[in-house]
Amino acid sequence: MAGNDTNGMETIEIPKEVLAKLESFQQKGESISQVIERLVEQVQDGKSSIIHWRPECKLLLLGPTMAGKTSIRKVFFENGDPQDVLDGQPTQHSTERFVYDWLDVMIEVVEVPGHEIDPSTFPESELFAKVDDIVYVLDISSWEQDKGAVAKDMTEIAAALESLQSSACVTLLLHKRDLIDEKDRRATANAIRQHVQPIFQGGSSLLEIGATSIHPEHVLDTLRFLRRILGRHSVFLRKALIPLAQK
Ligand SMILES: Nc1nc2c(ncn2[C@@H]2O[C@H](COP(=O)(O)OP(=O)(O)OP(=O)(O)O)[C@@H](O)[C@H]2O)c(=O)[nH]1
Ligand SMILES: [Mg+2]
Repeated sequence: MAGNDTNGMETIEIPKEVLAKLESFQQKGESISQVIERLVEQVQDGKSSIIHWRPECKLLLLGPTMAGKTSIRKVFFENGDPQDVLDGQPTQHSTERFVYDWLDVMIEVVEVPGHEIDPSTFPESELFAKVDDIVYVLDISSWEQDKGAVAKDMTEIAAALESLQSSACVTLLLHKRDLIDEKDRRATANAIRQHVQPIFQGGSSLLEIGATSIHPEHVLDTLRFLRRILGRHSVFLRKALIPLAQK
């Protein structure tokens, strides 16, 4: 949230993950705004590179088999051609890790193949350690068949986050929206929301829900939605550094 302090300077609220990163650069007696000014000066003098202190983010990609996890990762992070990706992805056999440079953020994506999911192991699983974002992909056209399994996964995800006292953001992608008509999509999305929201109520995680598809008709909206979700990790540059650098 932006505002003005008594000196007429603009003040901004810094997200807690960015604040933690800034604190790690803090030298004795330095305030956070002095840290920002020092880092900006170092970049301007060419003594430091933004690359060395960009925020990092761990994103866990989960969901039933064939829901579209690999497809979304390829289109969003690897600029895959949606039509080529739609033409088919091999199913994955084991958990894989990918590291992407995305804007100013280093994102580690941990993708768990659907058939490997055993939600009862989530609360003790290493997968959830230090996680910042969980993106859970489900196929909206098979909600009726999948809803029991999805609710179980969600319950175990919420339990894992609570036991770690994590406030990771959980994003539910109601994927393959191209497969159902608009009226059904709204009704199904409402039903899913009512099913899932209570599971996260009371916890400290933020729950975001969006209908997505990599079908050419919807792919841009999908990319915008994902960019908005992940963009909060790069607030450091957008909100803090750029206004200071322009002073
Ligand atoms: N109609 C439609 N099909 C899609 C969409 N996204 C992915 N698919 C197709 O859905 C199938 C499964 O996609 P994947 O990305 O392999 O699914 P996954 O979740 O990675 O599956 P696992 O690796 O088995 O866990 C593929 O044939 C994709 O082409 C979409 O937005 N619309
Ligand atoms: Mg896959």
